[in-house]
Amino acid sequence: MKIFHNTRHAEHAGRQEMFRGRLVDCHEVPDRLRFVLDELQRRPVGPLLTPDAALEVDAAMARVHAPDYLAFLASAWQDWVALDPSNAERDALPSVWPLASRHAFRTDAPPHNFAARLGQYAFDSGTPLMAGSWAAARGGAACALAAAQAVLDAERFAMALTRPPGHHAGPNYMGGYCFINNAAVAAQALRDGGVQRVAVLDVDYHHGNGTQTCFYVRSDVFTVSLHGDPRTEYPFFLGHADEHGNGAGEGFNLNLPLPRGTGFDVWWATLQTALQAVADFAPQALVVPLGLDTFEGDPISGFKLRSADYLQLGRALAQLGLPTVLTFEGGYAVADVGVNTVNVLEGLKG
Ligand code: SP5
Ligand code: ZN
Repeated sequence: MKIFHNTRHAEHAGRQEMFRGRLVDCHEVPDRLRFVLDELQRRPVGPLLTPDAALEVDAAMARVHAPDYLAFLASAWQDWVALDPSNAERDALPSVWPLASRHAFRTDAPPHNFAARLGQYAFDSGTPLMAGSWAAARGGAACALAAAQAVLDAERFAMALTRPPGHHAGPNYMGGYCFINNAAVAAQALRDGGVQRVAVLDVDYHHGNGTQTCFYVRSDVFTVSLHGDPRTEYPFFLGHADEHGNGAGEGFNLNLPLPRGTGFDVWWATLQTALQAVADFAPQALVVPLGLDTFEGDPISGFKLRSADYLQLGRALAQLGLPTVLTFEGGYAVADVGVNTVNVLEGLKG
């Protein structure tokens, strides 16, 4: 199994996120990957690689994200500081939003003011953006692309150590600690590399709203997500069981929401439903947005998986018998995220 390391991830290090009217310390911190890398040293499951510098990551991101959104991200930090030089000391967070067009705010007259543009492209105020965010997000996308390329080159498993995570980022928006949808980049790269049908099985605690949206009207990428019920859990506005896809994509999205507090037995039974749906789709490759925030010790989530359960998850994913790309998503019990991640990878290898 090849493992691709994003050497620039630590340049993205948010200080605080807005939560219920105050700024709280960020959960999505560089230490998360340090614990994964430490555990990989203790239990090596494959070579740790950095993506080839010649990789066409900008083209791969443009297959998933809108050009204006990518341009926004690329200059966001410079624009934030230009808004007010003292902003250099603070992470950028949005504070004004256009809501949706049905609320009569205009989307045909994009604002020049950066605070407004940040609100235009971000759906929450929990995703701080700083000087190194773009380089880190782009480096993560390069890992996802390299992992897809490895699988196209006949590797059975490839893991992309993507930080920041990606599954909440949509075609033209950031949020949920995510900027570039790494799983969507990998899935699209597999399609562009000649794989006819790709399944995405998202096991993060939170619904993979960005990935669902990227492929919602398509039948060539089947998206499945197992997550906390959006009636009570983030990201709230997507992830319900009645979202099946639209148009040509009708029937090619499956959401399996579960109540906060769900333990391994019910989660495992629901995973079998997801695995059966993936098998019925008969894909030629699989992408797994791997969130470890289903762990019982996670500070912001509500499922009750234990560390040993992640070995089982890895084994179950391997039993699909598919070439598989994994992206690193959530998981905020920092001291346990390394063990839990490597347990999945060890289970996969069998
Ligand atoms: C990739 C991923 O897992 N993103 C999750 C984003 C969740 N954002 C909202 C979380 C709010 C948690 N607030 C915790 C406050 C603790 N005092
Ligand atoms: Zn999550």
